[in-house]
Formats: sequence, structure tokens, C-alpha cells
Amino acid sequence: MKFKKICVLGLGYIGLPTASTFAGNGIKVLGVDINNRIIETLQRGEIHIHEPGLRDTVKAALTSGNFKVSTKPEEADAFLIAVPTPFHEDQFGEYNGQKYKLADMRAVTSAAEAIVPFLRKGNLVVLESTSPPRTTLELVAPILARSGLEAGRDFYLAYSPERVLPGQILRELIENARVIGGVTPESAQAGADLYSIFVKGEIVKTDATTAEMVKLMENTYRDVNIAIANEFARLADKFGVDVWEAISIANRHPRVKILSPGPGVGGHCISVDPWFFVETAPELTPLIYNSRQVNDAQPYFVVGLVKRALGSLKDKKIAALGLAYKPDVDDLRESPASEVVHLLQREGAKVKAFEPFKLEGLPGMDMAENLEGVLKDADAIVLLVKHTEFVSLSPLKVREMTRAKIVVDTVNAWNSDEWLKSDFSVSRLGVGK
Ligand code: SAJ
Repeated sequence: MKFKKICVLGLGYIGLPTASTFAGNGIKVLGVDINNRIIETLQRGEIHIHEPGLRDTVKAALTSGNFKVSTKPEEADAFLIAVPTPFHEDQFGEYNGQKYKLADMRAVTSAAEAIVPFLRKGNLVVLESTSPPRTTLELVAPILARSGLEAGRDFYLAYSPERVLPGQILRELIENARVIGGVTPESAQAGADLYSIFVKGEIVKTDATTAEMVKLMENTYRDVNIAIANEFARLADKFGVDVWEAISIANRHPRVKILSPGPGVGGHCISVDPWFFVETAPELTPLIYNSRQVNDAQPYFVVGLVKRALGSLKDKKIAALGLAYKPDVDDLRESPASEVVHLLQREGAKVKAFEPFKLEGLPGMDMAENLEGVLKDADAIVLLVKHTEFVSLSPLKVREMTRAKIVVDTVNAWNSDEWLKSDFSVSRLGVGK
């Protein structure tokens, strides 16, 4: 199948890089977002998210004339849906007395509805948003059928998950293997024809529900493995062991690859996607459910560690380094670091935070504009995110900036001996020694 024009619905972390990459490869792209502010920002040649290289790619795409943006779709050869699928904040499911989160599919529903008036025979529609198994067949196809056209017979319909790592999106979009699950083999082939415009990695064709499951399996696998690392950290703390040393020794086994413990699992993928399995089959997913519980409880474990180091938290001045959900990104969504700050505040601590990638932080937080500002009056320093800029901090330099004596390292970034030499006492997550 040949594509001259495509329409990308949703211009966030996935839609915008995807749309501008297609445009950079000579395809006419209409980027659609319901948020007028995003459209205005893009029309000014600016972008609303932080991702290395994205500003230049978007700018080049706009200047070439191939990339246009709007709040409404138009007729096109292919429609890509890349809208968010968060979970409901105020609705839960329940199974055997255990509460679980529910996917909020309203954005996918609206995007599919928005396509209906423009859908023509022979078009391709691809859902990219992470979704519970069978969404393509049972939610998207019936909505698109309102056009009078049937998926797989009159138009092609496929599910193709994005698998890019925030911070490396533009490179991974091109280089990663791409899964395309069609509602028919012809739909998978149409999807493969589309993505082969820029994908250099392997393109693997399958059916839509398999592709949906693959995406959820990948992130769930990671979540469960981080949960076990976090449990190992708790056990090491109890038994007087350094979990980082123990993991590094265990990982010398040829078939063991333990991930890193930390303050918890954040972001908009790994901490969300496993719930899509739990929601659709709570009776089959005790391991997935409990891993989520372990990772969600990890900020509380970190607060316990800070409490142990400081005695009491009441009125203690704490410098929190980092609020992002992981190193070197500006994304604070579902961030365990931010959760730790909230919990410390709740315990009566006076927390000042510094997030170099998002100076404004979050509402209700006392933010410093730089390192000096956050360290100045602190009683203790709590490192929550392994940003490169924090890892390379010299204890000698920090000593000059603060009177704090206590350091809590939750991400294993700092060498305790060096900090001791500069008159800091150091507590590390997962170190009971
Ligand atoms: N984390 C740990 N320990 C580790 C690794 C990560 O605590 O050893 C934490 C991070 O600090 C962060 C969270 O887990 O809070 C998730 O970070 P991540 O780097 O593992 O993943 P994401 O959420 O940035 O991106 C993931 C990726 N999926 C996998 O690696 C299986 C990415 O490829 C997906 O495209 C993305 O989710 C997505 O959009 O689904």
C-alpha cells in the first residue's frame, strides 16, 4: 500500500515524534490534538515536551511544509491514534477484596469517533496507544463501523505499540523492532508498508490481540523484575547486607540479570500497563498485582529510611534532589521521587526540592532554582533521581554549600567513603551494613 498523507491523532510523547518523523520522510502529515494550546505552541515552532532532538525534528518538519497541525482530522490514507490511556483516578475494580485500577479509554474512544466522518474505503487505521487486550477488536472496530465500513473488509485496521524509551525516542522509533498486529493479515501488511517508511528495525507482523498483549507483557515483565529488586533491597536492609554488592555478584551468574532497586516505579508506562492485565483478568494475575503493590509501596520504604537517618521528620529541613520519574528526563508523571517528597511533607518535614529538568516542580512544593538554593539550609540531603548532574556531584563541593551532615542515597549514585571524608553520614537504600 502507498501512503501520501497520514493523520496522527494525539501529539504527545509518541504522536509528535512519530508525526514529525513521517513528515521528515516526505509524507504529508496532519497532526491533530484536541488541546488548542498544544496546537498554538507547535504553530509558533515550539514544542510542549522535553525530548532530546525533538525540537529540531519538529521544526524541520514544519518548515518543509509536510507537517501541519490542527484540532480536527481530515481525509487521509492512514490514521494513527496515539492518545493517552491513563487509569481512572476515582474508579476502581475489586476482586477478592483487593482493589485494582481501571483503564480510562475515553481518549481512544474520542479519537476513533473523530476519524469516523473521514474514513474511506482502503484507508488504514492504526491504534498505537497502550490498551487492554482486545481493545482494537472490541472497542475501536465497532466505533469505526459507524462509518458504514467494516474493519478488515473495507479498510485496514491494526494495533502497533510504541516501545520507545523516553530520552531516546527519536532513535528508538527508527531502530527498534516494530510489532504490527492486524485484524486480518492484509491489515498487518498495510501497517508494515506504512512503518517501513522510516523503521529500520525488524517489522514483525501478527494479529491485533497478540500485539496488544506483547506490549503489556514487555512492561509487566519489567515491573515484576523491578519489584523483586525492591524486595531484595528490603531483605538486604534487614540482614545487614549491601544489596548493590549482592546484585552485582548475583548478576555474574550467566542466567541472572537482576534490575536496580530504587524509590519506586514511575512514568506513564510501567506503573500503568500491568493494571491493564489485572483489570481484564484479576483471577489470573496475583503476581502482577502484588508486584504493583510492592513498587507502589517503595516510596514509603524510602521515607522509613530517611526517618531512620534523621530520628524524627518533624520540622526537619530536607533537600530533595530530583522529582522526575527517572534519570535525565523532565517527566514528573507517576514519579516515585515526587511521591517521596509528598510523604515527607505529610510527616512534618520541611522539604525543599530541586529538579534541574523542571524547575517549577509540582504545585504545593517548595522549589529551589539551583543546587545552592536547595542545599543552603538543609539538615539532610535526599537523592531521589540519578540525574547525571547529581551523580557527578563532588562531596567536597557540596560540603561548601551546606551545613547538612546527613545524606540519603536512594539510587546508589554516590560512593559512601568519599562522602564520609567530607563529613557526611550516608544511608543508602538497600544497605543494612
Ligand atoms: N526503574 C527501576 N529500576 C530499574 C529500571 C527502572 O526502579 O532497574 C524505574 C525507573 O526509575 C522508572 C521506572 O522504573 O521510575 C520506569 O523506567 P524505565 O526506564 O524502565 O521505563 P520507561 O517507563 O521510561 O519506558 C518503558 C520502556 N519499556 C521497557 O523497557 C520494557 C519503553 O521501552 C516503553 O516504550 C515505555 O515503557 C512505554 O512507553 O511503554
